[in-house]
Parts: sequence; structure tokens; C-alpha cells
Amino acid sequence: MHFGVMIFSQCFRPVAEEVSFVLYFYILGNEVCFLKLYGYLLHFCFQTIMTSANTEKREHLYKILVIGELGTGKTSFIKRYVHQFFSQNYRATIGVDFALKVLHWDPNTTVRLQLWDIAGQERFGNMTRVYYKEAVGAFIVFDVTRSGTFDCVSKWKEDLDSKVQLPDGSPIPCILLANKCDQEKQGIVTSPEKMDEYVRENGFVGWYETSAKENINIDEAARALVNKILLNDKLISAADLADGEKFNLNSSMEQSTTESKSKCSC
Ligand SMILES: Nc1nc2c(ncn2[C@@H]2O[C@H](COP(=O)(O)OP(=O)(O)O)[C@@H](O)[C@H]2O)c(=O)[nH]1
Ligand SMILES: [Mg+2]
Repeated sequence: MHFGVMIFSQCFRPVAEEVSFVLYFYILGNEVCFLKLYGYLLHFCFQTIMTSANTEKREHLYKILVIGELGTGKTSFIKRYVHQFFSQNYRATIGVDFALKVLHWDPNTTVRLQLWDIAGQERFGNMTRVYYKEAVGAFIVFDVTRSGTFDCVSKWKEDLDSKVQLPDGSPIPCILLANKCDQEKQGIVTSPEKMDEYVRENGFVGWYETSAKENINIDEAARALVNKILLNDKLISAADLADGEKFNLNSSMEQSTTESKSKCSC
């Protein structure tokens, strides 16, 4: 009898939850009320499990480098992006400065960007490996009003590529920032076609005209870099997974060969 009531309650529950509840209560009293409660709990647990499986939260922490010649606007870019302000004068700190930007990328993904600013060391034109270590993305900044700063871009890119790589050995994604675009430009940056070609030939993910002063393209440039980093992350995880499967396949093949060998009578 109880078993029959349980089956009946499970079949009926999704269709007319409240009606069935009243009905059981009326017919069999407290005992059925308990059965019904049990049904609700199961339903609740199942829903919670399904919901958490579908909305697994992901958190990423990415180290991003901001490099380029002195006075191009690296610190200004970071301050604008992270703190939403601009100042004509930043006290040049010596060493390395960090800033953290938290992005709620989508409802399930939080991205924390650790932006590494160099201060005072630009004049040497390169950085140590320690500074580059574990970076997953970079901005190289030049000043559109001083073409000399653009001439140094390839040197910075070479330094970057020679000192840090992704786990698969490929260069880390890098975006070129043509900063101070609120002022009159000079040199190659006056020709977007030539810039596109330069960026393609030199392995940049892309380039943006930016102005830390006027807040032009700051968020857009950062979003483009994060997009590329997330994509690389997914590809690497997929490759790891495939490697794991390959490993499993190989080991199971080895196992079956051993098994067949051991079964072999000769
Ligand atoms: N007009 C203009 N000036 C800028 C911009 N970005 C930075 N600057 C100025 O350029 C100078 C150098 O900037 P800073 O961020 O210290 O350069 P860094 O040495 O590369 O860190 C400062 O006086 C800034 O106010 C910009 O987008 N437009
Ligand atoms: Mg600076």
C-alpha cells in the first residue's frame, strides 16, 4: 500500500504538486505527509546538483605586463584602466608596481588581472626573466607623438618573446597600444593599413589607438587581450585533456597487449 502511494506520488508530483499534496494528506494523514516531504527533498537536491553542475564558477588570475619606452603612458594606461583616473604627473616609482583589476567577465567567470608596471627600468630597454615569468599577456605601449618610441617596439617584442612563452612554447598574446591618440600623430601610426601590416608581421594580437587622458579604447584593448588569453587557456585545457585521453588509451592498449600476450600460449 505504501509502495503504491509512493509511486503514485512520484508520478503525480511534477504534474500537480499542490493538488497531490492535499490529496494524500487528506487520505492517509501524517505518514503520507512525510513521504511527500521526502519527495520534495529529493527534488530539491537534484535541482541543486543540476544547477551547480551547469553553472560551475570559474576564477582566473592572469599576470599582464605593460612595457614600452619611458613616458609613453604605461602608468597612465594602468591608472585609467584600474582606477578610472588620469593625472599629468605620476611620481616615478623605481622598480615594479602592481595593480589589480577584477572583471566579472560573465555570470560564471571572474577574471583578475595583475597588471605589472615598470618604473625607471625602461631606459635599459629590456627586463629580466624574473619580471616576465609566468606572464600570460602583455601590452607594448608607444607614444604616437614620438615616432622614436615606435622604433623601439620591435626591440620590446623580441625581449618579451625571448623571455616568456606559453606552456606550448608559443609567444604570449601581446597587444600594441598607440597611446596619446588625443594628440597629433606622427610616423607609421598615421597609416592604419601600415599599422595592420606591421602588427600582422610582428605577431601581435592586434593594435589600438588609445588615450589614457581621454579614456579612448582602454577597456576595448584590455578586453581584446583577455579574450585571447581565455581562448588560449581553453585550448591548453583541451590539449591537456586530449593528452590525458591519449595516455589512457595508450595505457589501456598496452594493458590489452600485455593481456593478449599473457593469454598467448606460445
Ligand atoms: N595627452 C596625453 N598625455 C598622456 C597620455 N598618457 C600619458 N600621458 C602623459 O604622458 C606622460 C608620461 O606618462 P606616464 O604614464 O608616466 O608614462 P610611463 O613612463 O610610460 O609610465 C605624463 O605626463 C602623462 O600625463 C595620453 O593618453 N594623452
Ligand atoms: Mg611609469
